[in-house]
Amino acid sequence: MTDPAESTTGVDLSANNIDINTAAAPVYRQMLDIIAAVEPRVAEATRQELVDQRASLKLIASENYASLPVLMTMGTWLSDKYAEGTIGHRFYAGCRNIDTVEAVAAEHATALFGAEHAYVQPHSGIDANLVAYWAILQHRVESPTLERLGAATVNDLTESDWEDLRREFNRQRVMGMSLDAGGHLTHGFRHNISGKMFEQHAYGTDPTTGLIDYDALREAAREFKPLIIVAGYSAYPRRVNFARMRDIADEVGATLMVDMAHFAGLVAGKVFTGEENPVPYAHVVSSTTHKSLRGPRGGFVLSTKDYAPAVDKGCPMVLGGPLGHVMAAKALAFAEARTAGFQAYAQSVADNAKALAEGLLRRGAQLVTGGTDNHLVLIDVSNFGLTGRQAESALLDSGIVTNRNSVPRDPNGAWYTSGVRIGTPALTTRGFGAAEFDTVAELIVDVLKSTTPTTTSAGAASKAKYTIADGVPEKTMSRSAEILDAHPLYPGLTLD
Ligand code: DSN
Repeated sequence: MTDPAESTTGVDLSANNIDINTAAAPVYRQMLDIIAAVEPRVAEATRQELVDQRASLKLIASENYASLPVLMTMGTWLSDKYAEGTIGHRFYAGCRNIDTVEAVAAEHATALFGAEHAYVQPHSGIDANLVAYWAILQHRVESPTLERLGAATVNDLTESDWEDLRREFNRQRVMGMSLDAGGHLTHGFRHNISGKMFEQHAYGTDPTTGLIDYDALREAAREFKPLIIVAGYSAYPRRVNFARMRDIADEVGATLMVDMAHFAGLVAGKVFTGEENPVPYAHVVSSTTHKSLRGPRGGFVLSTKDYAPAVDKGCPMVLGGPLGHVMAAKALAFAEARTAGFQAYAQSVADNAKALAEGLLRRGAQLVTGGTDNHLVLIDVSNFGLTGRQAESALLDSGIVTNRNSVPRDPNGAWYTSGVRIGTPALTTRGFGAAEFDTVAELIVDVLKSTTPTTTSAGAASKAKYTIADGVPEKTMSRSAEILDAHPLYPGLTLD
C-alpha cells in the first residue's frame, strides 16, 4: 500500500509540516471565484471535473492525479514568456527564469532516470516522439549527407543538394509494434505523421502467448533494415526486454528508440530495472509526464550525448515555444518521483495490476497474455458476447471509466474493438491496494456479465447498442462509492 501521507498528493507532507490539500482549499475556492467572474461556465466545468473524478473509478491506464503542488505550478505567469531555443541560447530576451526552471527540470530528469541528456520542452507524447524522430533523422541522415555533399550546414546546400537530402529523408524506415498488439499511432501508423514520414513495418506478438517474439522481430528487422526500431506500447500488458531490443537494433544498424510514455513511472520508481529499464539500452527515449509518472500533461526526451545536440533542436524544428509553467511543473513532478514514497507507489501500481488481473481471471474474464506484469490489463470482452465499445459504455454507465482497445488480430477492428484496457496508476494514487482492486475486478465482471448486445432490426447483434440488467449500474456505483469515499482524492480540498 502507498504511504497514506503520500497517497493523494505525491509529496511528503510530514517533511513540509503542512497539509497541502487543506491549505489549498481556500486558494482553489478563490481561484474558481476569480475564473467565474470572467466565464462562469469554465469555473463550473472545472469544479464539476473534480466532483466527477472523485466519484468515478478512474481506470484509464494513461491517466493519473497530479499532486496539488504540480497543478498549482502550472497556473503562473511563467506561461506568459516566449523562450524558443535552449537554456542560455534563446531567440528571445529576458529568459533567465525560464532558463532556471528548464535547467532544474532537466537536472531532476537526468538524475531520476540516470540519463546522459534530458530535453523537457515537448508539450505531449506525440511531440516528444516527433522530436525524437527528427533528432534521429538529423543525426543519422542529415549530418552524413551534409558531410558527403561537403556542406557545413543546410544553408550551404544548393537546390539540387536539397533534392538529394529530401530523397534521403523520404526513404527511411521504421519498425514499431502493431496497433492491435498494443503499439501506438505515433510508431509509424497512418493516422499520425510518422506513418507519412517513414516506410513502416509493424512487429506483432506471438499468436499463442501474446508476447513479443524477439526471434521473429530479429528476422523481420534483418529483412526490412529499418533506420529506427521503436520499442514501447500503450496497451501491451507485459514488460519488454530492452537489452534484446538493442541487440537486434545493433545487428541491423538501427537506432533504438523507446517510447516509455506509459511506463515511465515504473522506470522512475525502479520497478523496471536491469534489462527492463530502457534508459541504458536506448539511444533515444521519449515519454509523457502525466501517465504513471504522475506529473503535469506534457512530454520529454532522454538521449545519449551523441544524440543530444539534435534533440535540443526540437524547438523550433518541430515544437512551438516551450511552456515555462509546464516545465516548472515537470521539475516538481520529477523531484517527487525521486522520493522513496514514489518508489513505493510505483511498486503498488504493479502489485495492484496483478491483484486486478487475478481478480478478473478468477471471475471468468479472459485477459490478453493471460495476465500482466506492468500497470495495465487488457480484457478480451468477446467471451462476454460484447464488443469493446459496448463494454466501455456499460462500464461508464456504472461509474467505471475505462477505454476500449483492440486485441491482437481483433475481428471488430479499431473502432468497435474486442477489448477494454484497464490501468492501476490513478486509483493507486488514491491509496487503493490489492483488496480494493479485487472489488474493482468483481464490479467490472458483474457489469460485463449483466450486459447484452441489442439485436438490430436485421436480427444480428449490434456492435454498439446494449442493455444492462436493471439495477446493476446503481448497485455498482453504490459499491464503488464505499471504496472511493474511504480513499478520498485531495482530502481536505473542499470547494463548497
Ligand atoms: N492517449 C494515450 C493512451 O491512452 O495510451 C496515448 O496516446
